[in-house]
Amino acid sequence: RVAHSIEYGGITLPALVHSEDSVRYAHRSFQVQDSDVFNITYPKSGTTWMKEILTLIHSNGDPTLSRSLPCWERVPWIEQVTAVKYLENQTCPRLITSHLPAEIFPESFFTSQAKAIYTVRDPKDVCVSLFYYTKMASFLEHEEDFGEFIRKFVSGEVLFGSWFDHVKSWLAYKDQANFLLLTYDELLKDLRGSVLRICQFLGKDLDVPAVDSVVENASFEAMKGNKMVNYSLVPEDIMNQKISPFLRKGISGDWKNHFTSEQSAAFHHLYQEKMKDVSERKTLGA
Ligand code: PPS
Repeated sequence: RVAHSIEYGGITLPALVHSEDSVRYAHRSFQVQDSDVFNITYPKSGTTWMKEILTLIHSNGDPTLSRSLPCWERVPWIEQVTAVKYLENQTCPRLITSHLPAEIFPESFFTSQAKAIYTVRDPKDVCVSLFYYTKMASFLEHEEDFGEFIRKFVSGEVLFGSWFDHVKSWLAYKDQANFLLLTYDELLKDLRGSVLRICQFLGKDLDVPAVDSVVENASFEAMKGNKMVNYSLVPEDIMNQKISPFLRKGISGDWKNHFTSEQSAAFHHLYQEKMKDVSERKTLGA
């Protein structure tokens, strides 16, 4: 299998949907508008989930849009080659996704009033989710040995670089009024409460039936059944869901089924070391 990638700002991105020009455009030229809403994540941390939640909140709970337009068109990635095309059709506010670390995020964001939601997931669960994703996605290099994959993951030899660097780059903005930090686990524990927090952050006042509809349509089961968000529109030679579905398990703590006790102890140790200056480290994972 061929696994082409490009490099920008010290990180590696899959060449299937990125070019050096597309990432440079996102970083240097993209003009952020004050009304923009950004969905920022390290891969496999809840990106698609947040795309669905934001679409549904934006539509006041009406699932028509989320069931009729692929999620990558309605909340497109700013760094991908298709960004300009998809953003042209966006109504205000624009809902935009990004996996970029803060250092190469659109520069104009940092002087704007645009809002950003950063979703963090326990890195051990991210590592497991990414392991299966590299297995099913033909455009990514797969490592058969999970122990070796953990090594690559912690040293940042994976798409979008090191989880630790990514998370730390964004946590620097956590106290800003236009920035909301959420965790995958809190979405899982209390989706309704999280939806309400997001609505408040965005200044969206949804009535109870609308909130009910967001929660219902953004559930793992509903998303699995929605072809506009379950990635079944992607051809099998690019994503083979028979090997592993895109919406795979949708749980917290699957790492316990994959890490040996030695691997988890070593990860914990490394996590403490790399995150020692981060006050949120206990709630973010490991
Ligand atoms: S990507 O490729 O970066 O866009 O992937 P991303 O969407 O960030 O992450 C995919 C994982 O998120 C899980 N997911 C969900 N979990 C619970 N509830 C809902 N509604 C939901 N939607 C997506 C998805 O199952 C992947 O995690 P794993 O652990 O592999 O199941």
